[in-house]
Amino acid sequence: MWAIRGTMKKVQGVPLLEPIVTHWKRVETFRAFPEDVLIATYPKAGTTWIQEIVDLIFNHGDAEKARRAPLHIRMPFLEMTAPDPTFSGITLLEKMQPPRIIKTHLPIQLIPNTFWEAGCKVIYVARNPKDTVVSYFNFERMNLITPEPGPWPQYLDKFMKGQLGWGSWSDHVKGYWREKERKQILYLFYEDMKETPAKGIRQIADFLGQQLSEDIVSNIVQMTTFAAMRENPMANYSTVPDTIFDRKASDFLRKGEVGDWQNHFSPEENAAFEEHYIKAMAGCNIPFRFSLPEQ
Ligand code: PPS
Repeated sequence: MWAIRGTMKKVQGVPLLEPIVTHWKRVETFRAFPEDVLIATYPKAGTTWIQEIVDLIFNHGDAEKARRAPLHIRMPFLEMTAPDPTFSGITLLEKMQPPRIIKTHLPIQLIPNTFWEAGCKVIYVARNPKDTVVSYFNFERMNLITPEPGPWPQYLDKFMKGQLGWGSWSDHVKGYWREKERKQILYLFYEDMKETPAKGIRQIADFLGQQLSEDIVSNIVQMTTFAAMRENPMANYSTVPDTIFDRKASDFLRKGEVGDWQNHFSPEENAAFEEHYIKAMAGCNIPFRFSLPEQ
């Protein structure tokens, strides 16, 4: 079972929750099938949102089919490997037939080779780092299996140093960005999905080779708004017990906005972050947006 307020260990220098590292062999020896689809993200980039969209696309907008089970059962979390099958992504995946939709937060260098050998499609979602770290901080306040987040200023510092679970944000987003032409990677941005969700849904459907009518696209837009997903027990993680998710600390679907970082960063923190960002992203021009135009 998971220890409450767990600790981190490393795989190839990347900090991961200790049970993941203990069971790492299972990740390394996992077998993918060509029809499998991987949804890869740095934590808090909008994984859950894209998972729900992808499931609805494969089910042609059929809400009932998408409500067949909670998200973490429908689309298991590859590396979240533990002896207890309820929490083991690989145990769940081994019982499923392809095409399986698989969630991962692993940086590209830790993705098991089987996915590349099988030629699997990968949907990568990136979110601007300031909103990402605010979301991650609030998540780790409520998620009792991750280490104590501690106070915000120190947390922000750890994020910049790549010391949080799944490692450096900048290495993560750059790793997939550099490989996207060579491999079958659809690279999406959370901010674009917020601004024009229908466009994003069409892009994902095209990438997956799924034909959808405009009616189905607009139904999927409606079913995957922040408000709709927050109310959907099969998408809002409300089935995870309070002993793991302390909802008094934060909600899993917390705010779902672009630019919420402005309510959390002090001017000094913002200046230090800007300086760090320029260095960390040098030589790799990924068009992140930290706010959206007023709508
Ligand atoms: S996890 O635990 O890493 O898989 O979390 P992840 O799903 O990647 O990220 C959670 C944040 O995504 C927001 N979210 C959404 N935003 C807009 N629309 C929809 N439908 C949506 N669903 C999830 C969620 O609220 C978290 O962001 P914050 O900023 O904390 O609210």
